[in-house]
Amino acid sequence: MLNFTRRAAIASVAALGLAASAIPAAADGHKMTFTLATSGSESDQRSVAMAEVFAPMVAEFADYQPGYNGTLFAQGTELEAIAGGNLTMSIASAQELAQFFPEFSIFATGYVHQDAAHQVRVFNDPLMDPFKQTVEDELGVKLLSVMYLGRRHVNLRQTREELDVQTPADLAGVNLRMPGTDAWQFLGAALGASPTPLAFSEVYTSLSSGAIDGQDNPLPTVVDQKFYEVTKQIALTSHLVDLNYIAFSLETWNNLTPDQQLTVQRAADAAAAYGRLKQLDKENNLADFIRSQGVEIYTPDLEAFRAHVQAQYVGSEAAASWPEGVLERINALGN
Ligand code: KDO
Repeated sequence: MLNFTRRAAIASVAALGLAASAIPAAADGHKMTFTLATSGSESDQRSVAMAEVFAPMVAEFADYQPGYNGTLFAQGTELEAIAGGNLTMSIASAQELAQFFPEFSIFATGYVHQDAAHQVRVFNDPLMDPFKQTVEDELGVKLLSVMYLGRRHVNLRQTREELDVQTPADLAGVNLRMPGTDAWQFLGAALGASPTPLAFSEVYTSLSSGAIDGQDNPLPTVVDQKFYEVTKQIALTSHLVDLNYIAFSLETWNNLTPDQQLTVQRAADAAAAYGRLKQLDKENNLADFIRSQGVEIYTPDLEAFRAHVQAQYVGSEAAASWPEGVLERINALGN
């Protein structure tokens, strides 16, 4: 359930009707403007998919206006911006949604999603209906599609000679940057590290200065953000097969005609599918390039990581918020 302070904050912002002009006037037939905020770069495959697939498909009735690198709204503030009528869309995370609705932490739990196809089966399964409905009812946000971000791995400044990561015990005391929300910090600690909250936009400079020992992102992000310039190893923990949701303003959605709604839904699904294929291709072909930049890549003791991480969730406050039977259903949808 949404805790009172957050619900009150959302209600007050929405009630103020701030930036009502951000809500496109579809009814009078004028072209709308769909603004999108992401902390990702313009070259990130999810951004590319939205610009090259989603935007053209809705161009008949909406202009697409993206803001990259957290320039429109800082990472983690996009959902409240949508709820307040100040933004149309974001590439949201389950971890951000879990700040409002703790039960979303199930989709941010280490070693649960098995691969990109599993993510799609879970998102399209009836188990998701109550989750989607809650986000619409309490946040005014519609989750259109699931995007594939990739397998997250531990990426460190230390060389393997300095720190060989085989089990979670090897990460004891390592200052591992994780994104700022509780679900991310929990995962960082579950890996055995000492997690530090830090915005995505600060990661490169903090690695370069040594303010942090490492970060965890998929290989395509390591390349897109040039983290290979300021790190020396990647332990392929694959601790989270990570996802994002294409989040859309429910108020904007309700202003669309049925045909426009169908087009927006199809455009989101097409962009998610395109981005997934491109991200998988990058993910499967970047290791040699990263190695050529002086970064050692190796596979640790995956069973040790899986067992330790999953044991941290058993009996946790996060797990207590998961609706009965959902984890079993997610596992049943696996391979
Ligand atoms: C990150 O901050 O490490 C993260 O990967 C978290 C994701 O949920 C997502 O916000 C992502 O950043 C951005 O889309 C930038 O890639």
